[in-house]
Amino acid sequence: MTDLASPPSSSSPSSPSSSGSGDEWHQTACILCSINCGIEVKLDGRRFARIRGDKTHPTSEGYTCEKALRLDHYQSSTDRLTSPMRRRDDGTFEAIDWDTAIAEIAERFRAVADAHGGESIFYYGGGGQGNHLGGGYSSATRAALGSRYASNALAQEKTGEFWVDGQLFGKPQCHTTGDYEHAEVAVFLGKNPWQSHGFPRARPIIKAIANDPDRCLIVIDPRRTESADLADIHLQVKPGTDAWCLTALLAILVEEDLVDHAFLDDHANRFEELAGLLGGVDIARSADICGVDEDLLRTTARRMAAARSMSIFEDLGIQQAPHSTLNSWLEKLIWLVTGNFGKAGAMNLHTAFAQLFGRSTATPPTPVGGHRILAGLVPSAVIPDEILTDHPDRFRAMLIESSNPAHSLPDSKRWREALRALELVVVIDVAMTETAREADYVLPASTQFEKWECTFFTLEFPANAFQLRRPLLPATPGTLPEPEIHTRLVRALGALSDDDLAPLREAAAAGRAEFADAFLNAMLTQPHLSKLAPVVLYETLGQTLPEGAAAAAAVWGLCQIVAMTYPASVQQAGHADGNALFDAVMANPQGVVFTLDDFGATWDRMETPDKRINLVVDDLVAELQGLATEDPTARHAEFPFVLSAGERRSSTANTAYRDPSWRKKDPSGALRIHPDDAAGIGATDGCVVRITTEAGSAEVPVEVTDTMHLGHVSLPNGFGLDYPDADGTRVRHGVAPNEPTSVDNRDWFAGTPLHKNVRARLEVVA
Ligand SMILES: Nc1nc2c(c(=O)[nH]1)N[C@H]1C(S)=C(S)[C@@H](COP(=O)(O)OP(=O)(O)OC[C@H]3O[C@@H](n4cnc5c(=O)[nH]c(N)nc54)[C@H](O)[C@@H]3O)O[C@H]1N2
Ligand SMILES: Nc1nc2c(c(=O)[nH]1)N[C@H]1C(S)=C(S)[C@@H](COP(=O)(O)OP(=O)(O)OC[C@H]3O[C@@H](n4cnc5c(=O)[nH]c(N)nc54)[C@H](O)[C@@H]3O)O[C@H]1N2
Ligand code: SF4
Ligand SMILES: [Mo]
Repeated sequence: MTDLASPPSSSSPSSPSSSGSGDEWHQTACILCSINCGIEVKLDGRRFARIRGDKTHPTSEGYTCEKALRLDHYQSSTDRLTSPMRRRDDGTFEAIDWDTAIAEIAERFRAVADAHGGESIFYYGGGGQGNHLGGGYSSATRAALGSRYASNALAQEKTGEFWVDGQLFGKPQCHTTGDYEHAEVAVFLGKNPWQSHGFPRARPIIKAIANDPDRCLIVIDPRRTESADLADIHLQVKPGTDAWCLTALLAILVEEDLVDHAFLDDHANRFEELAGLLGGVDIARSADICGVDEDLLRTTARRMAAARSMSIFEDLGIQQAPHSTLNSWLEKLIWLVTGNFGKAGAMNLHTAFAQLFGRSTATPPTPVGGHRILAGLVPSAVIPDEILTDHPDRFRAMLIESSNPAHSLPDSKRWREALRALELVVVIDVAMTETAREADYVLPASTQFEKWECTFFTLEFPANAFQLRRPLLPATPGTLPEPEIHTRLVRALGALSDDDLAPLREAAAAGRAEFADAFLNAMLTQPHLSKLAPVVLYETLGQTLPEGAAAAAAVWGLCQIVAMTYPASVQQAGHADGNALFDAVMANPQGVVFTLDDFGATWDRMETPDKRINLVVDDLVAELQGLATEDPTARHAEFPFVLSAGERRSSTANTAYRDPSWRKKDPSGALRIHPDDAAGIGATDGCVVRITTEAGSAEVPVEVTDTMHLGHVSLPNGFGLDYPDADGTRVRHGVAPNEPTSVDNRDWFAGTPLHKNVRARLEVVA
């Protein structure tokens, strides 16, 4: 093995069309949120000189928000890693070469696996908002290690929702998507799409709904957000009371007989039982608890029921808030009982280019605490407890890739302790992050614009699109793309030999059809190779792909799976088979529609035995009934405020941008507070307050704004990173949102942290 800083020639970007100047526009995508709008970039050397939306992109169609235009702050960050780093005993780091790093990491992981079993090695991450190819390759490394448990950011927002999907539609991967562009009524529940997007071209689409008198925009949010400002109906619930708001809406639909009986008769089971449960809801009390006038709730329910079509987007405001999993069930019931499933403008079951989470419905629980694992992902809030214990089955080592858990998961302090307690922590990232600083080894990845990349957030219906992105620039010296890193790790672990690969290499040289036969045969007959499939593809087919696209080999494998899983939809999108789809992906750098559906496809995709919806989620019935006696509104004496820790603003993009100078506004990430609350503590706009929670405290300037609900304060996400200033001193900008959160504040069922509902108190700092 060589000590090359850059990958072998086959995987280095071929047409770094790039390194120069140029008048040429290069097609790629924004990597700052799950929408991954197509963009075009003009380069000036290695800098991004100009950025614009790509009009030929199949879903974003030229749209971008303001954040994409500053991507040079990601690409040209001074915080980039340019060499593998090894921790010294005194906690400082030294640069080492790649060969040493890979050999030592493999040896030390092997030692952990030998002593405690491969399942004691935990994998976290595998993709941020726009980089997923590395995560795809990690499955090979995990298989080589015998690692079994994994998680990522989805396990602190969406796993409860996925589980509910499984209960209603048969399997957790029965994931629904809304059609906001055509919906007569669009509802945003704990979601602020003006800032956070969540579906393509969000701003023009919500403006169009707001401007059309025949359509209706409904926002359910304690804050008068930018989206709520446009809404026809804003249900300004008290923070943490959505379960009461949603049960009231459902109870009104049943009481006033506004449900779609024909739809329910044809497609759903157990409606009578559900109606019985909802019949017991005290609507007036529920309205009172959520703080929304009963008349307004009735008007809202009637508008929903009258609509030809309705789509609802639930997001962090209910998922990271009390009754998280229950909220997801109630949200889906609203569009189900009104018959908004399997038709235009409504909710549908979409295809996926790659599965983002496990398919299994019955995973054994976590080894130490026995916590429920949903969608194959360990709940993020319980991970530290699976480490900081003397239990023999505790996690002993971690491989962390493109994620920053010491910053993004609840209770950063406990996370730092947990990482230090592990025998080995390896981080693959582009920057020396808060998590990397706790690692034993840090491996520097090439950026998302220096390698072949793609995103697996393919959530659209009826046309679903996928984009494989070419490198715009050659890799920064010293860095490697993740597919190469995983291949080297798998090789160093001794999991794959040239003898294994020889027949497949021969087949690849003979042609694509020969390769397809040989590969499928190898996958069926050689289980040890099938577990390493991405790396096997990279080492065989990958070496024959044009333009140095070795990393795209795994995409070829996915194209075969997509074509087998959704043959009719792939053909309807114009691709005869998996090979044709792969050719289209390679030939269209702006992205391709890979599946095109009829609305009936939603029913084909149902996974219940009778293809009917199960309306009653048995595990959540007691929680639903308990709402009748629970009162969440009493202000806590010691912590009278509810903190929403981690709001999306135009000045936030998770932690993709470490360089704070990308922000034009809100440089310190102000705490938002209602004017009456500010007056109550003697705070004025811009003054600094100390915010204290059960877990910690921080100082932050306030922004006094009547968009906030009384008693509710909010801090942005993505702040609190430190970054070198002009003379190299690391300076922290703003409050890290998880210094004040706790691992114990979580949903009883899914373990989702309740980041939007942290009790807090405030004092003005003199
Ligand atoms: N600009 C920007 N966009 C992003 C991101 C980013 O960092 N910056 N991150 C991306 C990611 S990873 C995600 S997951 C999405 C998240 O997207 P969103 O879920 O839209 O983001 P948030 O602002 O965290 O939360 C949404 C809303 O929940 C409201 N909320 C708080 N408490 C409650 C409550 O009790 N009930 C209700 N109904 N609402 C409540 C907040 O006021 C807020 O308006 O955004 C994505 N897009
Ligand atoms: N309190 C609070 N906490 C939250 C939230 C909240 O609302 N409140 N939101 C949560 C949500 S919804 C999410 S999605 C998470 C997000 O939190 P994380 O999963 O930690 O993800 P990101 O902030 O997107 O960080 C991505 C990491 O990838 C690195 N990176 C960038 N490009 C590459 C690359 O090409 N290769 C590699 N290997 N690494 C790369 C970046 O440097 C960064 O360290 O935060 C969560 N944390
Ligand atoms: S941040 Fe999201 S919505 Fe904005 S340009 Fe990037 S991908 Fe598109
Ligand atoms: Mo997220």
